[in-house]
Amino acid sequence: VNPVDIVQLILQNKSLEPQKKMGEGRASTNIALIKYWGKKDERLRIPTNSSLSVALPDKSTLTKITLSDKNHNEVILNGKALDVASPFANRLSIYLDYFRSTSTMYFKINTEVNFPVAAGLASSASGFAALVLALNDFFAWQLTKKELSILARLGSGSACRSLWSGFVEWHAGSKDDGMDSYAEQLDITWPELCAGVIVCEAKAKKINSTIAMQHTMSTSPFFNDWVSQSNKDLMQIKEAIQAKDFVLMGEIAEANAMMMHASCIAARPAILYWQPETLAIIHKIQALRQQGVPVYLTIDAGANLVLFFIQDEKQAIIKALPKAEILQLQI
Ligand code: 2P0
Repeated sequence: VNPVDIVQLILQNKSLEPQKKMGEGRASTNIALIKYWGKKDERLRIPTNSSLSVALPDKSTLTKITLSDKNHNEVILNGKALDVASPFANRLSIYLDYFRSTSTMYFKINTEVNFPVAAGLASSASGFAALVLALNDFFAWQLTKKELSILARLGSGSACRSLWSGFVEWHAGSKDDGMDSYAEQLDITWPELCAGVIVCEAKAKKINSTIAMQHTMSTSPFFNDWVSQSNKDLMQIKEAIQAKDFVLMGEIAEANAMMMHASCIAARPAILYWQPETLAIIHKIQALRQQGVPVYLTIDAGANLVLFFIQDEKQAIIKALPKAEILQLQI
């Protein structure tokens, strides 16, 4: 089974003729509390473990799609045309090939991202989710969210979680074709839950997630333990979220992120995403907790941190960590 087979399975007899001049889609990025790190199937992007994220509504991608009059796909990122050979344009182009009905049909993708791309804030998640929504609009497929989630997953794993607001769980699934590997929203409201982002490094990371997770899987002696612990963490964090037990949720999320990074550090050679400022902020957050401020952190495949706290602690967080950009979660 390859990605094209899955696309055909999902689209069935749906049209690959554009139904309007321009298709449009917007999706926010997400930050995982239980991380996706490792694949059972590389090409289909089926993960080794289920994961759970929170949408960051302030950080989103808006993508518009039209037909191109060139003989290649065109990608415009934040107003700038990308070289077709650039890694980002190339990755999009490989994905767009799944949806071209004739060999002479090419797309023009105009995408606006309102946060640092490739800096460990999961720009590929909102990027591929927005693209799938734009394709669904352009071709008027009217696919279900589950189907869109599977299509988004084929572009970038974490993108399958970016079609919803709030808490979202991505079921790893057990089928070889990945048709049961998709995300779903958790039915919960939690308006007091707040987040903050601390950007320690806004430039592209040295090693991308796809390669880094592959390397961790194949060389880190901690990898199997990472997978089994993540399965336990997922069960427990869902209970904590349902009970709105903020401290337990924070403890599990922070421990899960630390274990993902520990598995990377133990890879050979090591993958170390943290910068000195990352470490300084980890210590600051530990000190804040000792002073009685409940605040927890997570870190994706990069140097930046995302903090979680409850509304009542907002002033204390702003005072201690003035660099933090406070985000509205709208859960
Ligand atoms: C996550 N990350 O759960 C984890 C935590 C980064 C750290 O999903 O290879 O860019 O495209 O499926 O989705 C980043 O991985 O990887 C990621 P691919 P993706 O958010």
